[in-house]
Amino acid sequence: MKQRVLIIGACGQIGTELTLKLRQKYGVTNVIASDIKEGSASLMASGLFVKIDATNRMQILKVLQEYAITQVYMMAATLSATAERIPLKAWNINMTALLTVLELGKEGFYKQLFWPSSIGAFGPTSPRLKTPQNTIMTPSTVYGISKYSGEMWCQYYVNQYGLDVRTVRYPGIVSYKAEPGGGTTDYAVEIYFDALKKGAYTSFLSEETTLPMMYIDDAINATISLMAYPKLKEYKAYNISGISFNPKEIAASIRKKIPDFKMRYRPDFRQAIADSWPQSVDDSQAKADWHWQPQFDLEKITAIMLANCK
Ligand code: AKB
Repeated sequence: MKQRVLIIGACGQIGTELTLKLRQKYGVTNVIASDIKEGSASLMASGLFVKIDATNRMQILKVLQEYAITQVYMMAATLSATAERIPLKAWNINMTALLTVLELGKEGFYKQLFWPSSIGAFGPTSPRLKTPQNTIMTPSTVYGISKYSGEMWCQYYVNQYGLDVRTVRYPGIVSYKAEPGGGTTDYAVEIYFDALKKGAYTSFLSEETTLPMMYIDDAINATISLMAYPKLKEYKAYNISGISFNPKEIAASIRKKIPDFKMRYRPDFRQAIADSWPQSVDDSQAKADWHWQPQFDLEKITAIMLANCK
């Protein structure tokens, strides 16, 4: 099927690389990037960009109509650490952005929506190891509450209105083309930049804080293949697993290439967020339903990051 794609939040860490990949797949003129402000030079040079506030229905509707959009990726969100500083504003942005595109989908202005959830949808009473697809969900952060509620809303629009909505629960994402902003897993990107620039890094998470993580190419591949998968029986916010590591392990992996690399630990408020999240997730349903398979381990990630972080 010929797709005309709108990415809202195209200038963020995942949005940037998703846009570039979708432009390769569907052609530059069929993929419209949008965000509240402009992104990296390579993204801006890669095709059409429209300024959109993700909570503004009229701005989104105008682009949907003007470009006869079929597929929407709603990537705009306030991430976990920032959301704890501005709880009500973050809740408002995350939920208004989602409900606005869900309503527009229900009204028939496009056909298929991707909306990302996160490991943040789990909470301190969820099992922490190999966290199952369906389990106790008790998020203790504003971000997590918005992600879990968002999953419920997506399911409601699928069941009540027949909208085609697809979701994965992203783990922490490691990438170098666009900075992450305001997340608890951001340390796993900062560490590579600081290793090359300063030969040292001070981690805001303690050395044993293990979290599910993933290289960006795996995350983009999961997103695009889930959206392209022909038929799914029901809506699920799919667990997807890449690898799990902690700050001590990532530092050891960097030391194999930069032997003098120094690591210090100064945990801050983000430690409590990380402690409420899984250490690993069970993604057997994603593997069974749409053949998800990750490709990148920690050694591969470190080699790519150290070769590319400038
Ligand atoms: C965050 O740390 O807030 C995000 C996430 C895991 O959803 N990267």
